[in-house]
Amino acid sequence: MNTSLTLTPSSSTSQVLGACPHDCPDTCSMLTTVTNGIAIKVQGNPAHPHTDGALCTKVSRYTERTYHPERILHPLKRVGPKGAGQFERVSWDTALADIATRLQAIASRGPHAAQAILPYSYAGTMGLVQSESIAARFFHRLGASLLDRTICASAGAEGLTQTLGGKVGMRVEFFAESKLILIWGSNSIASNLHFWRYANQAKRDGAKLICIDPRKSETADKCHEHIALLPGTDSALALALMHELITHDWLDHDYLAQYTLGWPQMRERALQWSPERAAAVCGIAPEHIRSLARDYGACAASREPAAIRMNYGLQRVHGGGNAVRLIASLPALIGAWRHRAGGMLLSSSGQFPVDRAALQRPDLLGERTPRTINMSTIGDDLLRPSSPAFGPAIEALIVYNSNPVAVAPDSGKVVQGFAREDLFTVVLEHFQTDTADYADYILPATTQLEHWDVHSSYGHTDALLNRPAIEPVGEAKPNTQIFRELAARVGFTDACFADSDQDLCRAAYGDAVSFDALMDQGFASLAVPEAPFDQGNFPTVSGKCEFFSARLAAQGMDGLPDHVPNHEPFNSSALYPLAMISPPARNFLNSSFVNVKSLRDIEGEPLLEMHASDAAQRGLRGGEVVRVFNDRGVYRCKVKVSARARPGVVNGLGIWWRKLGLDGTNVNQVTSQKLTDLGRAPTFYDCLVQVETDKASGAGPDQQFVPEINAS
Ligand SMILES: Nc1nc2c(c(=O)[nH]1)N[C@H]1C(S)=C(S)[C@@H](COP(=O)(O)OP(=O)(O)OC[C@H]3O[C@@H](n4cnc5c(=O)[nH]c(N)nc54)[C@H](O)[C@@H]3O)O[C@H]1N2
Ligand SMILES: Nc1nc2c(c(=O)[nH]1)N[C@H]1C(S)=C(S)[C@@H](COP(=O)(O)OP(=O)(O)OC[C@H]3O[C@@H](n4cnc5c(=O)[nH]c(N)nc54)[C@H](O)[C@@H]3O)O[C@H]1N2
Ligand SMILES: [Mo]
Repeated sequence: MNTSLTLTPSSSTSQVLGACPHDCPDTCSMLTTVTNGIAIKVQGNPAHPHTDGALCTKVSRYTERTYHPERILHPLKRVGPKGAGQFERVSWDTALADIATRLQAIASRGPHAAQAILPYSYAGTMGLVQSESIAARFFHRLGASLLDRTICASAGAEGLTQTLGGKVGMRVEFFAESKLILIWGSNSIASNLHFWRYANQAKRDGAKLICIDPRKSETADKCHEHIALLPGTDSALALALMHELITHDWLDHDYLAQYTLGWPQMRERALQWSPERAAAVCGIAPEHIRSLARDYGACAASREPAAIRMNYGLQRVHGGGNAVRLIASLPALIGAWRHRAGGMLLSSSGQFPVDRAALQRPDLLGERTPRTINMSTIGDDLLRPSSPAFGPAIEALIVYNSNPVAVAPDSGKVVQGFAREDLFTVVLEHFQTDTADYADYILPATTQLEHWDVHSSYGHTDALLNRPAIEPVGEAKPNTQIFRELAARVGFTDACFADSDQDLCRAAYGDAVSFDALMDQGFASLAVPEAPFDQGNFPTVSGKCEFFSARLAAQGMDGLPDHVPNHEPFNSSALYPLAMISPPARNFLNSSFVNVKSLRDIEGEPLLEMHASDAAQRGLRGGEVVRVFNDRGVYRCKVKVSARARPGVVNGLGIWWRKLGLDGTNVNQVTSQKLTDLGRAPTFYDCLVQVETDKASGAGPDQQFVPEINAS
């Protein structure tokens, strides 16, 4: 491809190679067209096979984000009460000097005093440089509390690691050749579009696609079958599948004998899970399980490749880690790993040789071992006083690449914490998010079009480079630069704070990935075998697929995976008789893009999908405002009577900005801070609620509202 690369604005038009920064498995290669220093268009790079020249709707609107009229263009200092969102413009000098003074005042109280300072960040950008490089060095050098970054994937990651040895799996492109694809806990069309392209290719070539998801998603519409189980019951389904494979002898005995660990015990446990027993737990018919087992087992008999595309949707419940262990075990039963188009994929990120120590420099901690705060319990932790068990109360919070007031569970508590008058909060952002409203200082950060970065992916195995296409907008600075300047202000003179962003891009992979290839074509493919586990070789201690985990057993836990019921199990006669899940909205990326009007217009407004029978029981009509509530709080939104919801389960789509909702709340007002079985992760989809007419709203049903017609 004839692409001219320029780093500085020129009077001509040029195309700059970059990478989509968002938290999505696809990690697309992007081409930005720049005319006279202005980015006029972003598009998918046709030379990158996975991107195939196409971006999703939201990222193709990336210039609307970059040049958004509400973009924060200079540092802001709070002038009103906490949370009121009133700020005045200040200079970088004023802001950085004051922030440095405040942080030093805390850190200088004693050897461990800096632990009262907490960084809070997640995946606003997935870039290895603009996420945890200079920022991590700064907080390590300071001795701040460490953050356990659990909010998305750590239950699944732990489940995978216990079973397969790491975040590894099939190469995504080979799904195109599979004969059976189970799309499990994933709305691929909404959140993994470039995988869907491969699945669709397989479908055209005669593969059968089965979707396992409580919601009849856009992806379920396009699959041959849909199994709408209750949230948090996937482990029961997987155990019964094993039961059927065993009782019909649809097994690859040779693969089990050579390449797995703990099969006799696993077999015994699975035999306790008849389809009838599991079906009662899952809220589905036993025949669904038998039919699924027949399809999966048929691939064992015919030696045709069966593949599972799991996504993180199914691990946001109490038993999320065990569910992932069980599902990741399935391919070994039928020897699916023998084929390059068989096996499973949840995340490929473990395949990337990222040198995190070089980027983050944990050695800067020296002898200090600060405490770790779990980001998923920030609601409780901000409200905790100093104590011997907890350590010092959190006094200062530096937020970057995240919007916790909108995305963290149990947001009533989160808001209470952020509203503390004695908490000093700094937020690095593009926009005045719900979190930024509570800041003492908002610092303007650059977007992906304005900075360097280097990326890994959790949905394919290509590393990507992002070059800046334009100069920073307004007074925005890259996160790295903000932390470099803050380091200088607090007097850190270590040489590592002088590393440039380009140095950091090189350091991320060292010699393990060709930097020349990244510079030339924007991506570099890792050398990953086509069928990595056809002869075992799992990155576990035993080198085998471990049904039984000696490490978990040594921690006093069950060495074998099992069904772990939800913290809040569904029960139609309970006080809160509906299970609420809150999966991603197609046109938002978590809470990002909610403020881009063209995308918000497509999503419309915050909605709760409900099955007609549940609506009828409550006398609810489509379009009316309802109260969604439990002991944690009340969330008001409109109800949509929809065949996408199964009886007993309501779907609150997307993480809306609270301030764009009906009364300044979103779905997380009712989610809980309880954690998963493995990985200390949140349980967003393990949440019981009741729903009733909102008498106070006075507004009757919206007659204009057209309930959705089921597509197939
Ligand atoms: N457009 C868009 N894309 C995104 C995101 C976004 O917000 N918008 N988010 C990104 C992020 S942060 C991530 S982590 C990734 C992956 O993010 P995921 O959250 O895994 O996203 P989905 O693939 O949409 O999968 C969620 C699916 O799981 C289903 N589900 C919920 N509970 C259960 C359950 O108990 N069992 C089963 N089997 N299914 C369940 C939901 O109904 C939904 O269809 O996607 C990324 N991609
Ligand atoms: N109810 C419910 N809650 C959920 C989920 C759910 O499914 N249901 N999903 C959970 C999951 S999977 C995840 S991953 C989390 C996501 O939680 P977050 O990682 O907090 O994701 P976002 O909401 O997208 O917020 C990212 C913020 O980073 C900012 N940002 C982007 N790039 C940069 C940059 O270069 N510099 C700086 N300083 N800022 C930047 C964006 O403007 C945005 O406001 O939410 C979780 N919360
Ligand atoms: Mo996520």
